[in-house]
Amino acid sequence: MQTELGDLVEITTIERFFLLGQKQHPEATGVLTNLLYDIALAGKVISSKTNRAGLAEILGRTDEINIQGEVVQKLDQLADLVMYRLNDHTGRLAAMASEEHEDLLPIPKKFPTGKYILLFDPLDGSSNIDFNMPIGTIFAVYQRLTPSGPGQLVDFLQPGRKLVAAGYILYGSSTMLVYSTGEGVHGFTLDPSVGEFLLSHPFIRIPEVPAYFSVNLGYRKNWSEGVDHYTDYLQGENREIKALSLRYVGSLVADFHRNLLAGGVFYYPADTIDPNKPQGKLRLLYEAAPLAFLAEQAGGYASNGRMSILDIQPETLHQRTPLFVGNKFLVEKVEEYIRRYDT
Ligand code: AFP
Repeated sequence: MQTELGDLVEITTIERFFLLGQKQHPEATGVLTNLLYDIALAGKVISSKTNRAGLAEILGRTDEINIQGEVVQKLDQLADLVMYRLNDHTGRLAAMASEEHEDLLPIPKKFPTGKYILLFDPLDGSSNIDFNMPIGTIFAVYQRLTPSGPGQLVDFLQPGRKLVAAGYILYGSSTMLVYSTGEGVHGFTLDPSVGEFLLSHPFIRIPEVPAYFSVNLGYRKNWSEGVDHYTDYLQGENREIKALSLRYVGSLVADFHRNLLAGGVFYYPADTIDPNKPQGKLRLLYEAAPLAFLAEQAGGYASNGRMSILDIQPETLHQRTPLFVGNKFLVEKVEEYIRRYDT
C-alpha cells in the first residue's frame, strides 16, 4: 500500500508540469500554459481516433488531393479538424495554419483573437496509416507580430529562432507528447487508463554516441555528391566513425523520436526526383523548424545542409527545405561535405 502511494506521489501529470514551468516565470499570464494544454487535449482525441481507426472503419482514402498534391486520408481530415476546433474559440490564438490547407485558418469572427499563432501538421506520415505504423502530429507556436485583430501571413513567416514552443504527439506503441518551450525537451506518455499524459522523459538530451541514421536510401542516386559522400561517412566507409545502423520508418515524427532518444541523424536532402520540389519533400514551417527547435534544445542541431534551419527566414507558408537533424557533430559533418563537394 505504501509503495503504491509512493508511486502515486511520483506521478507528474502534464498539467502539473506545465504549471510548474509557468511558476518559474512570474510575468507569465498562463495563456501559453493553457494553449499547450489544449494541444495535449487535441492529441488525446486524435490518439483515440487513431487507435480505433480500423474498428471505426475510417481507414482509407478520400478522393481529395491536398495542396501538397497528396491524397488526403480520412484520419488526416479528422486530426486537422480536431486541432482547429479545439483551438478556435479559446481567445489564445490570432490565427492558425495547417499543412493541409493552402491559406491561413482564421479564428471565427464570433470568437476573440489572442497573442499567439499556431501551425500544425495534423497527421504526419499519413501514408503509413493503412499499415498500422506510427504517425504523429507536429505543432509550432509563435507570438504574433501584428498588434491585434485577425492574424496575418506576416505573423507566420517567422524564423524558427522565434519559436515560443514546439513539439509533437507520436501515436506509436504508446502515445507520447514531446515539447519544449525553450527550457529543455520533455516527454510525456499517455496513460490510457487515466486518460492523462504523465511525465516519463524529463530533460531529454540526445546521447553523445549516435546509434542510427535514417534516410530513404532508395533515392540515393538522386542526391548531390556531397550528400552521397556523407552517406558513405555514416556507413563508416572512411573509418572516421563506427558505422551507424539504418532505421527508416517514413514517418518523420517516429524517425526523429527514435534518434532523439538513441542518438543519430535523420535526413531528407534536396534531390532531383521532381523538378517542382528541388528542396526535397519536407516543409520548413510545419516539420523542419519545430523539430529543429526540439533538437537544439536537446543538445543537437538541424541544418538545410548550409545553414541552421532555425535561421531560415520563411518566404511562403508551405515552403520546403532539405533537412538534416540529430547529433550536432553529425549534422555539422554534412555541412562540411556539402561545402566541399556541392557548388
Ligand atoms: P506522408 O504524410 O505523405 O506519409 O509523408 C510523410 C513525410 O512527410 C515525413 O513524415 C517522412 O519523413 C517523409 O514524408 C517520408 O517520405 P518518403 O516516403 O519520400 O521517404
